[in-house]
Amino acid sequence: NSEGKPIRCKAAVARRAGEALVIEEVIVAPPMSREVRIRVICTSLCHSDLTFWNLQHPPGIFPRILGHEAIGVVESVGKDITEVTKGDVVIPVFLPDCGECVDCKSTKSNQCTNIPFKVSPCMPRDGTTRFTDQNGEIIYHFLCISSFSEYTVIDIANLVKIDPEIPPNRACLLSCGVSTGVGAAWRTAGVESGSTVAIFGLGSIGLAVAEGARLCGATRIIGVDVNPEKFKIGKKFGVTDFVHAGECENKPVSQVIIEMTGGGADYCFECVGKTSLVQEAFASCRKGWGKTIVLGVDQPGAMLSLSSYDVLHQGKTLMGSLFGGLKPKCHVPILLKRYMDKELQLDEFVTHEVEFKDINKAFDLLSNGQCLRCVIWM
Ligand code: CXF
Ligand code: ZN
Repeated sequence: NSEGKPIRCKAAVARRAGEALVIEEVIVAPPMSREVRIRVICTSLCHSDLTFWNLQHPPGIFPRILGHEAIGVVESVGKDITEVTKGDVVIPVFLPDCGECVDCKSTKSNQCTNIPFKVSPCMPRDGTTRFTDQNGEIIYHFLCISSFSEYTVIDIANLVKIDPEIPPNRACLLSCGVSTGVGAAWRTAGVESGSTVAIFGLGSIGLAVAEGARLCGATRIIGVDVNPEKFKIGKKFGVTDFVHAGECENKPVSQVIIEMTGGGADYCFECVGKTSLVQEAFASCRKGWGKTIVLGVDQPGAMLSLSSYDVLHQGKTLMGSLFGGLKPKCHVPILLKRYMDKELQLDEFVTHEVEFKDINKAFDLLSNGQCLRCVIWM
């Protein structure tokens, strides 16, 4: 019985920016108050893992255990934990949901005030770490999850208890990327049936937006991508039209979309992480009621420039969204049920699966744009 004791296990440690992860033995401390130690069942690679892995130090932080899209089983719990017990199956979510503050109690927000979201390298409440290496040196956390380890310690605000019936290599997708995309259409935008949607970037997030828009009854879903191959996979998630960015006979993409839709899309989603594309998406949405939702994550410090004419006088809305506007503890189980009821598609997102020892293959695949989701089995 490991309860209350440190656990020695394998973790894939990011030691330097952009360099292959090193699988090494680490020591995972027992959970403190309001913390839970979990055994990771499987994890998948999200683009944000690559973004932070590639950040030179500073602002990059090393050594660090990356990974935040996962599913696990509770190994032991710290003081003051009643929500889960040993053996429960849980999905970690990078966005805290304390359940007690004004925001967590409101249906209008998913931005917790008690534990404000930060890309902190430490545990959210006491700012220390639970990982050390063989030499006793600290290893930093990532997004409060650090799932590229056989065991990890997570704050209860970052865990959702789920129905264990769902296959783990599907459930883990609801931990970040797919939830973010589906949620952005469903919760942030509030896509209505009959709507026209334009999605900039058909990676996993963009395809998840398409899936969410399809479930909300959108009738026209326009995919925009530099790679025309993406239309094929897009069709499986309800993409009805395709715009090949960069091949529009010198017309800006926004003009093509305005012409296709007779005035602009009702909802536009930026899913790449380029501020220039946010401008293009914003220009593509309809005056009067068009909404543009930004999901992509650009480099830290990237600035957005929009003309005041466009912003103030056309009645359009520009919205940001974290975790697709979803409240983790309430909405993740709903999405999970919709998968079990065969409404929400998750299977098509999993293009690759590898063993933990081959985690660097997953990094290669996603870096080269060769996969949607690569599931890593621990
Ligand atoms: C992202 C959201 C924006 C900040 C960095 C992390 N989340 C997950 O991939
Ligand atoms: Zn993510």
